[in-house]
Amino acid sequence: GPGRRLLLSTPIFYANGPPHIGHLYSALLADALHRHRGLRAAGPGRLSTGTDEHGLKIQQAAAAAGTSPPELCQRVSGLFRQALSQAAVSFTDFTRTSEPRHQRAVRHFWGALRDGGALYKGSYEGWYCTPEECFLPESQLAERRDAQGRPCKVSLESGHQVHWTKEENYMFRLSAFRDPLQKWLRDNPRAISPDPFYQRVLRWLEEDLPDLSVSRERSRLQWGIPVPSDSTQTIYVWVDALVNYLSVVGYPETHGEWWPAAHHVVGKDILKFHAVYWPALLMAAGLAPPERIFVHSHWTVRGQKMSKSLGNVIDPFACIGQYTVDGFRYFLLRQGVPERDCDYYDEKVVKVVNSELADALGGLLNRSTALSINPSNTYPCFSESCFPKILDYRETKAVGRASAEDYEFVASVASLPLQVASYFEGFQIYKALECVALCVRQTNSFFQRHRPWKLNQQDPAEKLWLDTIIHVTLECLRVYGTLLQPVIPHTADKLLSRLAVEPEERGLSSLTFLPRYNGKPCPFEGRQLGPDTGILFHRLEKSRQHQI
Ligand code: ME8
Repeated sequence: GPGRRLLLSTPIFYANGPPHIGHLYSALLADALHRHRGLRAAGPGRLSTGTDEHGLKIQQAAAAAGTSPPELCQRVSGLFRQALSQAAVSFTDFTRTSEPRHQRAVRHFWGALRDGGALYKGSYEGWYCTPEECFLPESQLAERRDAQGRPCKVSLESGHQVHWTKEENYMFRLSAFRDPLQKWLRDNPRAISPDPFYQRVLRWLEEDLPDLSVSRERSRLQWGIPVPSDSTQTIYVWVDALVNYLSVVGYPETHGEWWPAAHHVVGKDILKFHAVYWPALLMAAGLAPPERIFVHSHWTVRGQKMSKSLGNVIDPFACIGQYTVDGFRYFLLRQGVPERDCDYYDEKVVKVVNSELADALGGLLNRSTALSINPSNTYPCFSESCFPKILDYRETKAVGRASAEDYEFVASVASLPLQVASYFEGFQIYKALECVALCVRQTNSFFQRHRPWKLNQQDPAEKLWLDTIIHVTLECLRVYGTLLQPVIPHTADKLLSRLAVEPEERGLSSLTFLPRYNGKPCPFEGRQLGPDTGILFHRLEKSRQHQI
């Protein structure tokens, strides 16, 4: 059939400062899922991103920079758009929360909450953390001393100072949603992945669930959307920001075509907003929760949290410049593990990218397409007499020239596409890449142990075996190139073009490895290879530091 629609999203980024690699990582995860889905021809898809431009944090950042909020947001939003485009993030929509269409959607959403009886006006007091844009309970605070040595309170999570705030606010009846939220999660065990985060949200729902303050006094916060019909109040920036996932699909008019087929990629620091507040707000406004929430952890830099005050923020533009788009994408997606924080350092990028992309993958292509062993520059034929199909290769003595090791290797490549698909499905892209890297290594061993350059091309029997070795190797490369498209689109394209794989032959649903081994025709056999456009991936040089 035509497949179903799906909205994939990145978080919308605070426009208070330039992008760093943590932001890029969030976007690359979403981009890889979006591209993967496109290659499966799974149905119409959108990838939304954008900038979160309202709130006290932005208001203060603009004041500190001696500029106005609109000017700051215009500039920073442009930087995010530029960073994502340069990193080949294939977004289809970019929302700025300052846009009229978004503001209209937020006002409508507020009206739906109010009309549903989910809001009331109350006097609220508590500790507010501006960098996190939320009130924090005592249990999430620690005692510290400020720069002047006076005692103060800070957020346990972020370490930022909190301030006692007391005002009249609109409150959202979050406490009324404990049961519906628990039911939603019980009925949808895959709603939040990976599983440890699902468990974390279930635990939160066992704890206190106080009502949520969803507006601020206009006198304290001018930079935001006024509460409809009460201009003394500004809508809480998190309610404003979350609604981007609806405004992008045309809420309140046309969202029904997409919602709730939405998958949100988010960092662990904003899990509660997405997995507790957002589903509750949606239910209160008469809408279903999003289908899935994919959660990732953080990048640290040499063991430290990345922060502007520590001066260790890594600049994505410089990284792309030094490591190339595909090199840097590969590193972040290969080494980033959603379940735990990962440490970034430049030497690691050079090492991983050189060994896996330049040496292993590039080297394999280079060796298997060398004119010395393949003078006709074609996709050579597979010979069943050399590599007959044996079901229990561990039992049977080899009858052709292939060894038990070769059979095991072919079996592991044959199972790779399904493995990769299931890892993408479970938000474990790093594991998919680990499996591909392992197969690439096995292919290099296969090629190496048969020493095809030693075979005598004048001897017909030797020539059959030589062609079979090359055929199997090119089949492997075709599978790796196809599977790697969502992660390293340019390199994969170069690889597949060299193998003369046409654009319409690059989909994942029709991907078959070594059909001749299963007695089926191979459409590539005998085909002239594509032009040799040089080294697949140039080795990276030793690194410099890349901090903003
Ligand atoms: O939270 N490593 O925006 P944001 C990995 N505007 N990811 C990181 C990271 C790091 N060191 N630092 C940040 C916001 N991120 C809100 C979102 S959505 C309706 C509103 C990730 O610019 C972080 O986890 O602070 C989050 O997912 C994303 O970058 C945006 O962070």
